[in-house]
Parts: sequence; structure tokens; C-alpha cells
Amino acid sequence: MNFHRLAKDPNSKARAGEITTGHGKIKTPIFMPVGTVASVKGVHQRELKNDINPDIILGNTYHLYLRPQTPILEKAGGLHKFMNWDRNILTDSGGYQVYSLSANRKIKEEGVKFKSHIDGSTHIFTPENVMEIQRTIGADIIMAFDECTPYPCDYNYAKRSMHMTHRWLDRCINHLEKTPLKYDYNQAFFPIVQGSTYKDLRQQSAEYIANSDAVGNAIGGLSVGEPAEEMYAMTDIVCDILPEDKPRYLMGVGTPINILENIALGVDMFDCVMPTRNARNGMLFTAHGTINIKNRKWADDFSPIDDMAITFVDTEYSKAYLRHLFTVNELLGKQIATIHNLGFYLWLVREARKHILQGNFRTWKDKMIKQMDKRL
Ligand code: PRF
Repeated sequence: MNFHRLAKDPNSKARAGEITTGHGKIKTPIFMPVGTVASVKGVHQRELKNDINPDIILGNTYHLYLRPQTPILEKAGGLHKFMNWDRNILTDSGGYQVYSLSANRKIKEEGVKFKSHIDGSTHIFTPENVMEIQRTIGADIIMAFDECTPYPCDYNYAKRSMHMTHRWLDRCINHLEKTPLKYDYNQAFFPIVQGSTYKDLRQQSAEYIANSDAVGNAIGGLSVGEPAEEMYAMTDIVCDILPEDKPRYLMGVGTPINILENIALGVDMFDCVMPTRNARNGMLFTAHGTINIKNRKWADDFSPIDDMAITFVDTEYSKAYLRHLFTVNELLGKQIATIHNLGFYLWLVREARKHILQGNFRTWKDKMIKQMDKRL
């Protein structure tokens, strides 16, 4: 994998770049749609490619390990082939899902013992077996196994946990060196900064992660309930320490406003369930604010969903029709809203990139944030 920085905004720390992997180029800043269980919920791969057009999507080790399970993915020849997606994929390590989804988890130095959220069966994730699983899934970018601390988090717990995440990182790296690739392309490995909302821990963790000399780096443990200002303060500290010539990935973030603010602090990659999950609940993101399409006020509004016409759904359907689909609980409503929201998120990062390249990102960002901070 390699990363070229093409431009830096003169009035913020925003960068525009290009990552190249075995499955093509990723123009940064990028938003990665979440395809947890080998599917971006409700969206055909064909629509994802032609209409939403992301260079990369995300899958989850935790979910794929439980279903369809690793042997099936191995037989399929990896996740790309299994789901018919020939562009980039990144897999998260399970270092977050295991804490947020599974029951009875016990975290020890060795790893995490947990019960499946599907059938209650017992499993263990260690840095070593999670690297093996990610080798088999075959994503282009694979993530370190970490512990994502909750918010708020006691200082001593956060400190102990951060050190364990660092030791787990060393085990991941050692294990990858011994584990051959399963497919005919490389896999880039990203370590993850932790340290909760404590400045000194974030600094220490960023230094440790920077020293691992990985091809890209991630920031975890944020957007877990802390106020946005605290998240920005942590991203800022960490981005100043992580190497400039490597891509930076902020995990699980966030709202359109969070994304723009973090781009301004030097983040290049994002993922979040928000555009897809909120779409299924009738929430639409637009450049002029958010819409709750279930609201009565849209019942006889026959104007297009979004006159910006980013994806076909925006002009092919009216707000009144989409509201109706939600009212009668038709699947198509969720599909339309998902395509709209993902189309908007990808538009937003592409615009951000354009303005970084033009050198006027900061003014554009401030204007967009004002505009988007509304409920319509
Ligand atoms: N670690 C991992 N995945 C994650 C996170 C993390 O801290 C977060 C935190 N927002 C989202 N996804 N491995």
C-alpha cells in the first residue's frame, strides 16, 4: 500500500491524498460505507458501485467470524469474491464489536472470551487468532486487535487498557510476520491509538503507535458518548503526533459535521453506521440539514427528496412518497433512504477533497457546518 499526499489546506490541517492497494485507488478524505455482514444493508453492489461509488467499504471480523464463518469465506476465495466486490475492503478487528455486542465478555491479557450475540456460544479472540481470521477474510486493510474503552472511563482503567492494547499490537505484528498471505494481493495493517479522553494517555498512545512504523494509523476509543469538543481535542493531539506521510483513520465517526471538523484536524478516513442505520429509521442527511421523513409535514410535499440530485433516488422519488413508504413500513423506503444518505456522505467527502485541492477548504467547511446544523 502507498499513500501520496497531494495537497494541504493552508488554513487548517486538512489533507487530500491517494492510497493505492491491490484493489485500486482510494481518494482521501474518504468515507467507508459499513458492510458489517458482507452487505451494505439494503444496497446492491451494483448500486453501491454505480450510484454511491466509494473506493472502499468496511466489513467486521466479529460478525463474519460468527456468520458465515471463516471456513466459508476461505472456500469462497475471500470476502471480495464472496460478496462480488472488486474494490477495496477494510475489516475492523472485532476490538469494538466484541465489547458492544457480545455478552459475558471477560478481558484478560491473553484475549477476550465472549458469548456470541446470536446463539450464546462461547468464543475467544486473541491478537493472534484475529490476525488469522483477517488473513482469511482477505481485506486490503486489516486492523489491530484493541480494547475500546467506554465513556466515561476511570483514568487508571484507561491507562491499564491502553498498555494492554499496545502489548496486543506487538503480538499482532509478530503474528502477521509469521502468517503468510492467503491471496495474491497485499494486506496493509493499521494499529489503533487508544487512551480514552486523557491528554497524556492519548499522547503516549500516539507515540507508541507512531513508533510501530505502520503504513497507516487509526484512532479508536472516540465517538463513544463524549461531547464532540472532547473528541476534537483528542483527535487534534493525536494527529499532531501520528506521521504526516501515513493515512489516518478515525474509527466509527460520525455525523457529517463531525467528519468535516475531523478532516480539518488531519483525518483522512472515516466509517460509521450513521448514514445507513439512521436511513432505516427515516432520518435523511442533506446539505441543508437533517430531515425526519416520518414527520407529518412531508405527507403532501411532492418535491424531490433532495434537489441536489446526488443519486438517482433524490429526483426519482418525492418526499411525500418516501414518507408513505416509511408509514406503511415498505422495504423500499429503507433502501431509498440508505442510497440517499450514502450518496450524500460520499458527496461530502468528495467536495471536501475538491476544496482542499483548491486551497479553500476552511471557508467551505465553516459554511457547510452552519448550513447542515439544522432540522428541516
Ligand atoms: N476500536 C476498533 N473499532 C472501532 C473503535 C475502536 O476503538 C471505534 C470507536 N469509535 C469504532 N470502531 N477496533
